[in-house]
Amino acid sequence: MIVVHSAAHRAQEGRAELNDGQLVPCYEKPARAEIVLARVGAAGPGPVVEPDAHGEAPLARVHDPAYLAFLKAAWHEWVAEHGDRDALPLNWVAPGMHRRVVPDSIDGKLGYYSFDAGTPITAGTWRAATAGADCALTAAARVAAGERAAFALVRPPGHHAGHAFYGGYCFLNNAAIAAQALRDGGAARVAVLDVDYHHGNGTQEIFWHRDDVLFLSLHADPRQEFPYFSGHADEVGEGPGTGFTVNLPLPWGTDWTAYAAALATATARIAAFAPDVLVVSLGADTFVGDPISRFRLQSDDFRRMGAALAAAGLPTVFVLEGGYAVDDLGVNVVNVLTGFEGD
Ligand code: Q9C
Ligand code: ZN
Repeated sequence: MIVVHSAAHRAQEGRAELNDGQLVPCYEKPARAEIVLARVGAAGPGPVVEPDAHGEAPLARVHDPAYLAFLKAAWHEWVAEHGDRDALPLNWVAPGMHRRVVPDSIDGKLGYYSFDAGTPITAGTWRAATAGADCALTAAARVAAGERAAFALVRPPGHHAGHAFYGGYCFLNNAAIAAQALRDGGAARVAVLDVDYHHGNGTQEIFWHRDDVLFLSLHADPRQEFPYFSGHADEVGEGPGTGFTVNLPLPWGTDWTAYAAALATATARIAAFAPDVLVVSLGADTFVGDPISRFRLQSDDFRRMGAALAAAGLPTVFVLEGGYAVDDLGVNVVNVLTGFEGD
């Protein structure tokens, strides 16, 4: 399976995120991609190729151009105001307040365009995020051209980023950008299956009103887990999109047995939709050893997950999302890919 990767991911290296009441080193760090890349080399998938540059047009098919302009300029505006330290938001809109007017100040803009304080903007954020989107677009193009599957080995991740907001370590929604590019390239229907531990709220929001992109997510119940305000089972889409969003929230402690049952529900819905192509938001933070998550999948279970995804029989674009047990991340992610390929 072709692997698309750019070393430009290293440009995103936040110093700290706000977690459990303190600033802690970022969980979403360059070593994540490095260990997956090392495992890819050791365990089979490949070749590893550089992304092609796709420019900003495919990003603007999914994201608000004003949001993209904000993201591109945010670091420079922040440094001019506060100096060379990570840019983190501190204020958000509450009910009864108004967001008609985009603030002029960078602090106001950060709050306007974000939903958490765990996602630092740094000097290299735009460069790393756009390189990641290029990887996802390149992987999608390879699959559109006839490859059975491709893997975009990217960071920062993307599935929490929406039409005009960032958060949850995500800035550009790589999976959504790939799905939209596949549609624009001629696919009539695209399914996006999100197996990251956290709900893919950004992807859901982007395709909420649409019946041409089916979004399905298995994730920790938002009653218990981040992002808290998205991912309940009764969120099914709206208007023409009604029934084309499928949420399968699962409780803390979920192991492979319960997970596999939900995955079977998702793959049955995908089969009924009969998409031309499948995009998988591949987070491995469902692993038992993940430091910020509470599911109980074992490394071997990721192989089973890959086999279950292969059984859908669809051209498939894998896009890396979360997974923070860095030492095990390479094995777990590559197990999905080798499981998919039938070992
Ligand atoms: N105490 C992805 O996996 N903060 N994003 C969690 C835990 C946000 C995860 C705090 C986690 C975002 C792509
Ligand atoms: Zn996650």
